[in-house]
This record gives sequence, structure tokens and C-alpha cells, in this order.
Amino acid sequence: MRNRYIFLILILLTLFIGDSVGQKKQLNIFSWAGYVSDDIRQGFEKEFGVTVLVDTFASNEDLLTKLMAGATGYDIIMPSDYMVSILIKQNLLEELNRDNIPNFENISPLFLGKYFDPENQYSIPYTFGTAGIAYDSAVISPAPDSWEVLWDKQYKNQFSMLDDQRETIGAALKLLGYSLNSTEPEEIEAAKNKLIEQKPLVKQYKSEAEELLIAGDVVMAHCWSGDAFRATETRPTIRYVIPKEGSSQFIDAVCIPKSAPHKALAEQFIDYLLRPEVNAKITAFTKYGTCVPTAKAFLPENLREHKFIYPPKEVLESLEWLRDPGDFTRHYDRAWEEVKAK
Ligand code: SPD
Repeated sequence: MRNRYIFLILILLTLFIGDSVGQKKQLNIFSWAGYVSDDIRQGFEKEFGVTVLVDTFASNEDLLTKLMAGATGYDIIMPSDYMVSILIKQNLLEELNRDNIPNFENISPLFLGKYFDPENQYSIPYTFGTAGIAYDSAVISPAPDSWEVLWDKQYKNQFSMLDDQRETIGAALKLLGYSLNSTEPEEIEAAKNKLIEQKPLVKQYKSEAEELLIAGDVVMAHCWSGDAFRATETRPTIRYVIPKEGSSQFIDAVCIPKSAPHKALAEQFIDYLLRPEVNAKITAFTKYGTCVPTAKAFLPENLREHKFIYPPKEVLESLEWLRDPGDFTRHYDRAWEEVKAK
């Protein structure tokens, strides 16, 4: 009889535990590669008793295509500046309820009220950075200072370009002396032809350029600042330069898509990211800048004011934000398709 009771209790316990596990909420994140570290993910899982899954995209356009195609499982997405404006226009973002995000006040005003979401109704900043050229100073000397180096035949098959239409067309536009946000068809045509001319020299189009630099597959890469910084940890001879013709600067944001299954949990996650000690982990892992000034107290000295993160004033002045070109986007889409198809 006693054994029967023990058996019954064991079955009930199994059912209870099984059921709780089955009901564990899952937060689904769609972000850039190398953006959400295991300790941030696990810290949230432990404290909130949930599971966090991270899926990655390689460009803002990939993210848009997936959302427009009806992807509905994501609770958190991380678009960049101009893509935030596009997603707002497409009615794909959920308005944030600030009452649920008290740590919003930790964000520096320097990163709020930007053109893409003037009242920060839909986005909070995650990181900021620039695009430029990462190169191995042990191989490439003197240091390059122009986008022109990415058209130099001596580096054939030794460098990569970002697999990102706005950034890569942008690099060609800058080299030609045009704006990153050109809406002149002849300028886009010229940038396209420049990229087609470059294509036989390019080893690979890849947004995760740090992987190629670390593996030694390339000695130079069109690259984002934090990814270049990450590559220096394995290859200390890697340097990063923002070409003299100018480049892009960006803020990558955190947003909740309209279709998010777990909105309340998503806001809890955003609030968690804005805790100074957690936000410091974002910079420590991604090597991009923090938008929470009090996070700096939790960062090692070399990450507080590093020149990869904080370019000098004269360089900052040469940077442009990518913007939504509206209907003109189709010219960028077509040019990029042609470059990739060649
Ligand atoms: N590995 C993380 C890369 C994040 C890059 N942000 C892209 C900005 C595009 N304009």
C-alpha cells in the first residue's frame, strides 16, 4: 500500500514538473550575429524563469524581408536606425510602454530623439558604431586611408565586402564623392558600376567580417567598428580606419514587433538590458559603444574610451547616417541585385 502511494506521488510530481517545463515562456530574439552574449541570455533566463532563443540576420533588408513575409514568432528585433523608420512606416512595430521600462532613464540623451524615432516611441538604442576598413597592419603598409584600397588589384582575393546593400553601395558612393543617401539615379548607377568593376577582386561578401579576419581568410575587410575590434583580440595586428571620403555611423536599436507573442516579457528584457551592469556586458561582448553612461563604471579601462568606439571629432564630422530613401529604395535594390548577380 505504502509503495502504491509513493508511486502515485512520483507520477504526480513528474506530471507537475513536466507541465511547468512545457509552460516555460520563451523569448525569441532576432538580431545581428555576435550581438547577444550567453551571459546576458542566461542571466535573463535564470532571473525570469524563461528560455531565450536567438536567431540572427545579416542585414537590415534580411530582417525586413522576413517580417514582411509574415514571420510572427519574434518578441525582440534589433534593426538599425533607417530600418526603424521603415518598420514604423510599415506599421510593423509595437509602441513601447515606458511604465514597464523604468530603466529607460539610464539612457544618455545623446542617443535619444534621433531622426528615425524622434520620441523613442518604438525603439531604444542598443549600441552605436561606424563602418570602415579593418586591415592587418603586419601585411598592409602603409595604412590605407581611402576606400580606393578596396579596388587595388594587388589585394585580389584577400579582402571581403559587407553583404549589406546600403553599406556596400554606400562605400562606393562615398568613394565617388556622393552622399550615402543619394537619390540621384545616375549616382546609384555609377556606384553599381564601381562595385561590378570591384567584384572580381572580392574574396567574399560577408557581414560577419570578423570571422574571416580571425581565421586569416582575408587581410582586409569592409567591416563595422565593433567587429574589427573583436578581431583584434585574436589578431592584435588588426587596425581599423574610417576612410577620408567619409562613411556611415549607426545606432542599432531594440524594438518589439507588432506580432510579438510575449510583449510583456519583451519589455522586461528591454528593461533588463538597460541596467548599467547588464549594459556593460553588451559592450564587453560586442565591442560597440554603450548608450548607458553609468555602464562605463562596469567596463575595463580599455573599453571606456577606445578609439575604435569613439572616433576623433574630425572623423565624426565625416560620417553620415543611413536614411530611408522611400520609393527610391527600388534603385538600391536593383543595383545590389545586379552586383550580386554578376
Ligand atoms: N556583429 C554585429 C554587427 C552590427 C552591425 N550593425 C549594422 C549597422 C548597419 N548599418
